[in-house]
Amino acid sequence: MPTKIIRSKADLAINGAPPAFDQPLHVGRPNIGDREGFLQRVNQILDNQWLTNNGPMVQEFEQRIAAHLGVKHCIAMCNGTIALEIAIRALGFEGEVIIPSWTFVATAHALYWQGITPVFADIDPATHNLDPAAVRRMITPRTSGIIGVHLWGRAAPIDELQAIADEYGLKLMFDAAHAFGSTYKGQTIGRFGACEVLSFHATKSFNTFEGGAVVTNDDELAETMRLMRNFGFKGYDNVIHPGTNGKMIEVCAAMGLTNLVSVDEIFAINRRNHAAYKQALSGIPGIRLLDYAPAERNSHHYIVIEVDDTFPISRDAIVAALHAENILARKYFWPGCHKMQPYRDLFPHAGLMLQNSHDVSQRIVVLPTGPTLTHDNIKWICSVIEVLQHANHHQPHVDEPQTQLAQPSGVAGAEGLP
Ligand code: T4K
Repeated sequence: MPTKIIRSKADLAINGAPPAFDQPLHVGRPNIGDREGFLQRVNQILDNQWLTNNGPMVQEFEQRIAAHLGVKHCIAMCNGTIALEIAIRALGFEGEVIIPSWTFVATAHALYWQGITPVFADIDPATHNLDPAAVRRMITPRTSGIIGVHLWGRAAPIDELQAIADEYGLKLMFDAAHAFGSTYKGQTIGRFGACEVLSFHATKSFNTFEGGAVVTNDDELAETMRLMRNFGFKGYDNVIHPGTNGKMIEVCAAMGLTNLVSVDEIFAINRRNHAAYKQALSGIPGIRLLDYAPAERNSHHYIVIEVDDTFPISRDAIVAALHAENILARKYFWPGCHKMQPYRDLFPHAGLMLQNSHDVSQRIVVLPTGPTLTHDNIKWICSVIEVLQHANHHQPHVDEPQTQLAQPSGVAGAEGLP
């Protein structure tokens, strides 16, 4: 519960008042299903004395996920990044691969780590997903493929990207780390492109502590990735393929099997939270809540707002004010992969083609959600933003955060203030 009432700027922690929450409100708080059910499964694992290496829990988990998504194969992995790396290698990507810069850096690193050059294409500012016209502009003779990202759980423009891939003879796969349970034109994500990669990281809508998977309808690709996930072993002592260790462990599969039971309930709570944010933010000029198409399924796991130039203080000042209240809002995925290393040094001029990605990266704030967040908390978070809206450039009280206030690490204190 908030510890104070906010009526004016003087009540804000950034102006010296105590913080609203004595415990931090996190973006990415893990969703945890039936604790007893999970612990029972853990006991079963200990009784089985089978902890990893394609154990019974992992096999059941793979079957359940494949059935849930309506795909033939689910190859469970230790995390989404290794799943991306294995999928990229199994597909035979080489040379250059086109991806958005506006994504978590793992999409780019999974390529670069394997000696492949990520080439960043711009996004559609309305959806934050790849703009097909921008993808076309980045194709060169060295391009071997495209990785679309379903950012915030909203499907990338799959048909358009597939058409480009077909026209140029490129391979297409998707980073579906945000899109577990989402749909595209009514069909569940998981079946598109050559394969799709899921993340079940703790901070994702559906988690296995750490974890990931590649899902595909391609039998041959699935078989190759199964080999690659386990050092290339086919039975005892028989290595028939180069490989790595990408295996999911039993306890992660147990968490996944447990959480799968609650996933619809959690998504419904997130949907209601999103609606509560929408209502509470609707009257605040300069703030736009990213909406999701009502006809498509989405976990509503990401509450993304954009702050436009008409808002009297900067995005960074809003984030600093929220952090001071113990609301740990994030600037995902600022500043964009092309401004992170090694890409910033490798492609110092990449930004010339990435105006929309840049603009979005300057505007974005991601707010907390999930089953532990009450609607009162949501109203309260929005009331901080509303009070900030009444700030103006002539009122240094808000515009110049008190220097004696400790800034939580990673918060851009006053750097963005006018
Ligand atoms: N592709 C995309 C598009 C992705 O978004 C990701 C991962 C991947 C690929 C790669 O998948 P994985 O290899 O991760 O499976 C987090 C996650 O670590 C990362 O999985 C995720 N995307 C990314 C969007 O977010 P950070 O650096 O923000 O994590 P961190 O430690 O700051 O945690 C986020 C917030 O969650 C914090 O406020 C604290 C809270 N938290 C976190 C953990 C781990 C908790 O309350 N409890 C916890 O257990 O990257």
